[in-house]
Amino acid sequence: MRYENVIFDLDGVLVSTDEYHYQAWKKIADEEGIYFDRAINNRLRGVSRMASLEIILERAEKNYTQAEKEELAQRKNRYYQELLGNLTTEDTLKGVRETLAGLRKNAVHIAVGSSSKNTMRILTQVGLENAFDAIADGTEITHSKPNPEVFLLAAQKLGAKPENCLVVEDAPAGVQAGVNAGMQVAGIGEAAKVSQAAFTLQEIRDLLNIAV
Ligand code: B16
Ligand code: MG
Repeated sequence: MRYENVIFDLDGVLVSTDEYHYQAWKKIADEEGIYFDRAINNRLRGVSRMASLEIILERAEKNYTQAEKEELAQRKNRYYQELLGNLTTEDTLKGVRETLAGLRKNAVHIAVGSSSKNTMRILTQVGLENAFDAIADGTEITHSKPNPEVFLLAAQKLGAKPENCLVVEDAPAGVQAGVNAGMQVAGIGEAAKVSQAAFTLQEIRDLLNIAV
């Protein structure tokens, strides 16, 4: 099967920033005395910053006001951005650059569809800011994954119909978003375990056998 368009999730698919999200949330949880572990962290993949905070606060012993929640979200983003300072061109995940080059060589259009408001900063730091035909991110959407908004926006920017797009995702919420958008989904990492994913990728390079 050949796909004319591939839309990539960012955190956990192109770049290992999912680990930085974990570390920043862990610091917040520790400061607030809230239990948090990697299993809970897996529920945050693909989910917006405020929705992630709500998941973390499920384990909190006190009720937080809206103003306190906003302060926590801002503090988390400060910690996260400090960690992003370490990102270099070495931090794209294994096989990403050759996969993008292989798709381009075969005239497949490629886009990013990410819930993150830090998308442009991350792409710039790893040197992928000009690697895509379109970028749709958390600064442009109202509803984050599993809502399909970000993938539909990416398809619109590509001038593509949803049914001609393949989404690549590491998050269960992201797989659901792709399905909700009427797209087929290739799952990698955590998302490879999700049954709605039409394809599972052991590594990103496997995409060249599916999309080309
Ligand atoms: P930010 P993706 C998502 O990005 C992350 O997976 C998720 O953990 C994060 O909370 C969300 O972006 C918002 O990120 O705080 O930077 O706006 O996986 O959709 O690329
Ligand atoms: Mg992700």
